Amino acid sequence: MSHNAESTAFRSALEVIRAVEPRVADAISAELADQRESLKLIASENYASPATLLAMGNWFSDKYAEGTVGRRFYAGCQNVDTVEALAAEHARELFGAAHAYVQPHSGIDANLVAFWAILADRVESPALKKAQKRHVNDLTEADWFALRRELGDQRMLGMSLDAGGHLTHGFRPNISGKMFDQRSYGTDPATGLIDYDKVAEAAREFRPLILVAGYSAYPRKVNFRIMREIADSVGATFMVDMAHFAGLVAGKVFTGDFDPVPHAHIVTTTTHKSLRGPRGGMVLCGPELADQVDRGCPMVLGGPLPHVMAAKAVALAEARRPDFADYASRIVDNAQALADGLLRRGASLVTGGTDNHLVLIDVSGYGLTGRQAEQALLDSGIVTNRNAVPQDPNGAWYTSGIRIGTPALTTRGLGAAEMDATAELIHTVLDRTTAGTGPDGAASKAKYVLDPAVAESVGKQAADLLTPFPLYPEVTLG
Ligand code: DSN
Repeated sequence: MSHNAESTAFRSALEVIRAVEPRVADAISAELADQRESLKLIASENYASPATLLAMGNWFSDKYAEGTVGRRFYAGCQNVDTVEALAAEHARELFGAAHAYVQPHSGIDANLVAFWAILADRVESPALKKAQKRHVNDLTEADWFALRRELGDQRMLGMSLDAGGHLTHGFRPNISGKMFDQRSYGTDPATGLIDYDKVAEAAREFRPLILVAGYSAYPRKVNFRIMREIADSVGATFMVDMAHFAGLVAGKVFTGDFDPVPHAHIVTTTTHKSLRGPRGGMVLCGPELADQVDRGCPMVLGGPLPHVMAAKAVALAEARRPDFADYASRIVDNAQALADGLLRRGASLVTGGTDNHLVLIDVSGYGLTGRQAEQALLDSGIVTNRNAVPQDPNGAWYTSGIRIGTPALTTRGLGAAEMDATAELIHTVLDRTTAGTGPDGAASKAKYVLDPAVAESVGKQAADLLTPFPLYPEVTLG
């Protein structure tokens, strides 16, 4: 039995939890076992370090800390100040940003903070000024109507959902779709790439207050210098949501025109995807927007989570180490090896490949919907998620795509040879799965047929592939 610090820490924590509610301790242990056994290709997930995980499990969780460092609405925040200031300092240094706000609880929250900061900066609104001075609970219905009237018609131009944009960039399922009059730019139907001339044309016609770049399913780099020029040409504020590729920016894989920080007025991110930190969000900006950004709580955020800010400080310190740059470049090497392996076996990929951490397979060539493919892969021990492809005939629920990403498997240490083997497993499953029929015999977009022996064999090969790369090798639960 291992007695290293990590094993001791997690074992002791589980023992303490088990004494109160054993089912929670069991679920935590089971989660580690499940993660260890699955070939995780979800492009937005990763494995945070033991230090990052442990920084969250403590009494910082007990503190309220509304306000900012040195200006709190609660007493006794000196230690929260320490970790928030450290997280912000690491973020500024890592990304070369003038200001970092590390309180957002998620990417959606970070985007909301950014939207309100931009509105407050750009729109003359007495109602907004009043709202900022008061607690939200003290605003009357008339105040909210005034806010809506004064801010209601602002325009946002962002990437369309089926081209890989994110629903927080002005789409209806998210509040941003209700806050803004939104229009999207897509990708070129022939190449699948962003057509910057078309973006410029849409910006000229629509004249948005905010131009948003960033994606959750676009497998290519974005030229942020060109996007900033487009924003400037119409007087828009340029915002980049780098949630998916923040690790590639941190690791200096995306530099120059492809690094959003020098080009955008404001940059948002999550901290748990390719950046490999705790679940959470963050906003980076220049001095002009800093004051408005710092009003995120209580304007749109609940009280900050000091335990998560502590973990952000740890993860950002890790990302400043030289080995993180090596990790980031291996993420892209692996994604390209995976893409090449799939292409060689006849798969169709949106844009024909990748130059970031993700690959989008158009599974219609296999005669499947994304939903059928996702489930068949899951049956075979391969965890992915379905995703729309540009102009998807199957919509956002069934979809025609499977999104796969390499940040997690790269953290485990898998390399190019294992990516080729993974491509073989994915291709085998998709090739051997057929679309099923409903009870009435009609074609189904959800049902599928896969020989259980194939699923079992692929599952075994996936497990074998992972065996030399144990997850959290420093942690033995006993
Ligand atoms: N849910 C994240 C993703 O999977 O891309 C984005 O919000």
